[in-house]
Amino acid sequence: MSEQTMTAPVDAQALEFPDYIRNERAKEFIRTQVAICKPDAVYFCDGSQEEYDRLCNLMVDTGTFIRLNPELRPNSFLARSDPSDVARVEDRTFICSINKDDAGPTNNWMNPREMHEILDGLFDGCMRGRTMYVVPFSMGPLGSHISYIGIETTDSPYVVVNMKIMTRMGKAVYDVLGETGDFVPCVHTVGAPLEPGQQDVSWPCNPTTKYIVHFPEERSIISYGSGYGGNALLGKKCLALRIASVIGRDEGWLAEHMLILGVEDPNGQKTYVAAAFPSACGKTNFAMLIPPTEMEGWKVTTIGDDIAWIKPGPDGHLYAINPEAGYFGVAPGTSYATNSNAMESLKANTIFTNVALTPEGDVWWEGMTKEPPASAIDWQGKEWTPDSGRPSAHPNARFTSPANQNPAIDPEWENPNGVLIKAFIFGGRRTTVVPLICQAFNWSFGVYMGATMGSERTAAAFGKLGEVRRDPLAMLPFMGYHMASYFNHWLDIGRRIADPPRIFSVNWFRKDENGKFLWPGFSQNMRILKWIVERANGRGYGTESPLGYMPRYENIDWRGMEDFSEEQFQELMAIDRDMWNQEILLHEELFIKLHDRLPNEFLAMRQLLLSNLWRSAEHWEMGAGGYNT
Ligand code: SAT
Ligand code: MN
Repeated sequence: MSEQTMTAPVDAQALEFPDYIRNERAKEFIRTQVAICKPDAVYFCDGSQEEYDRLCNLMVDTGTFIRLNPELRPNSFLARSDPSDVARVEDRTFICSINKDDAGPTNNWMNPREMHEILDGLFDGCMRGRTMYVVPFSMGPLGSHISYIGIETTDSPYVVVNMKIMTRMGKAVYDVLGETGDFVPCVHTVGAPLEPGQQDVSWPCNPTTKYIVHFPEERSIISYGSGYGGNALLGKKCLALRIASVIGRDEGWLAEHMLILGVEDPNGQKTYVAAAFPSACGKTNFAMLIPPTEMEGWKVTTIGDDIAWIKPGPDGHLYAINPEAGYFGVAPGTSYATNSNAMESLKANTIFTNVALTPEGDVWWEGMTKEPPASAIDWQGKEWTPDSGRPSAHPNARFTSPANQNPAIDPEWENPNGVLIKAFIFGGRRTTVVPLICQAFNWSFGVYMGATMGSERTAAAFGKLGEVRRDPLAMLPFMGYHMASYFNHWLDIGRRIADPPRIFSVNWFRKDENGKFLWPGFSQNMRILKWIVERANGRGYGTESPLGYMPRYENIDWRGMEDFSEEQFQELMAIDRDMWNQEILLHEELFIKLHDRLPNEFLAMRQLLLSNLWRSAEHWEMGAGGYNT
C-alpha cells in the first residue's frame, strides 16, 4: 500500500485514454476531475467479470470485504460500513437550481455558484493516495431510446462493484455514447485522502462533511463524503430520480419512485402495473409477490422494484422501463416466508452491507429465519448473541443482487421499448383513515390522491393524524424540482395521452383499536391486485364511495381466505367522515407550503372531496355500509 501512496498524482494532461473512449466531452470531463481530485492512479472500468472479481479480491485484501463461505453463499461478500455512514443523508442532499423557487420548498437549495465554490475546495486533492475509477453506465437497457448514460468518477472500489450489479456498466456504454452522445457527469469521492504512508481504513468516508448535490440545469451530480447506497451509487436516486425528474419535466415523461410488476391472469393475459410506496413499505416484496396457492393461474412477475421511467409511446399509451439492473434491497425482514424470490435472488453473486456474519461464514439478519443463530458477529464487527439486546444487522442493512437472479423476473424486463402500463398504485403506511383499496374517479383525482399520500413513521398512536409525513407520490426525498410543478406535470401528462392508466390508492397497514393489523398483507395483497387489474382492464365490479370506486366484499376473490369476514373487510374499508375532515386539513397544510405553484385543480378537487364526504351516508352504501357517519 505504502508504495502506491508514495506515487505522485496523475498528470491530467498526459492522461492516456483507452481507444474505445471517443467522446471528447467525456475525455474533458475525466481530465478535469483528475486535475481537481489528484488521484495517484486512474483506472478505466470495462465492466468485465474479470475486473469485478479482481476488485472484490482487492477489497478482501484491504479489509473492506469479507468473502462469505463459497458453499453457502457463492461469490458473495460482506461489507461493514463506518457506523456514521449507514443511509442516505437527506439533510445533506441539495438541489442547486439557478433559481431557488425552481427547487421548491421541499428541497435543500444553495446557489449553484456558491455550491461549486464549496465543492471545489473540498474536491481539491480529495483522491490523494487513492485510485480514481472511471465508471461508464447506462440507466436502462443499452441503447434504448428511454435510457440515459452516466459517467461516474469515484475513489471507491465498493461503488464500482455495486454499480456493476445495479446498472449496465462497462465499455459498451462508450459505443452507445459515440463521439457526440450525451451523458450525465457524476462525481463522487469518499472524501478521505491518504497522506503518504497513511494506513487506509476498511470503510473510508468523511465523518463530518457530506454533500449530495444536484445541478438540474447542468444535469450533473457531485457527491462528497459518503460511500453508502444512494449517496454514492449515483445512478440510482441521484440520476434516475432527481436529475431524471428534471429531464422528464422538460421532455414530457415521468421518472418515478415506483416498482413495476406484471400480473398474468389464468388466461395468460398480462397486465403491467406501476406502484409508488415510500421507503420501507415493502416495495420489493410487492414487486416479487407470490399469489396464494388457491388463486390458481395467477402469477406476478417483476420488471423493477424501485424506479420506473415512463414515457408516452407513439400510440398514446404510457410505456415504462426499469432503469436499474439489480436490487439494492433492505435485508432485515426479508425471509423465505415474506419474499422467497428475494431470497433466491441473493443466494449468490451478492454484496451484503451491514448484515451479521454467522460462524459458518454466511449472513444473517433480523427476520431472516425464525430461529436466530446462537452467535454471530454483528454489523459493527462485534460478538453478538440473541441475548445481546441489540439487532445484529443494521436496520438499513442491504443486499445488492443482480435482477436476473430473481426467479420471478419478467421476460420483458429488458425490452428497450418498455411495457405498457395499465394502472398506477399509490400506497402509504397509515394505521387509520385510508381504506385498503380505492380507485380514483379519474386521472386528475388520482394525481390528487398520489400528491396527498403520506406515511406514519412508526406504529403511531391510534388516531394521531399529526404523525403523518406527507410524501407526495413517494418522491419527497427524490424530487429534482418544485413539488407543485411536478403535480402540474402529472396533470399535463394525463391530458396528453390516449387512455390514461387507472389510478388506485392502497393501504396495507390499517390497524384496529388494539393496534392489530387488519390485513395480513404479503401474498394476500394479490386479492387486491387482482381487483385492480380487472378494473384497469374495464372489468370488475365495485361501488362508488366519496373517495372513488371501491370493491364490495363479494367483488374480491376470497378463495383460500374464506375466514376473512365481511365485517373485517368493512372495517378495513371504512371511511370515517370526521377523520377525513382532519385529513383534508392536513392536505391543506401541504397545499399552503406549495401554494406558489399549486395546480388550481387541487383546490377544486379538495372541495369536491369535502362535498362527497358530506353527502349523507344513506345515499351511498357499501355492502353492510362502510361509511361511518
Ligand atoms: O440508499 S438508497 O437511496 O439507494 C435506498 C433508499 O434509502 O431508499
Ligand atoms: Mn427506494
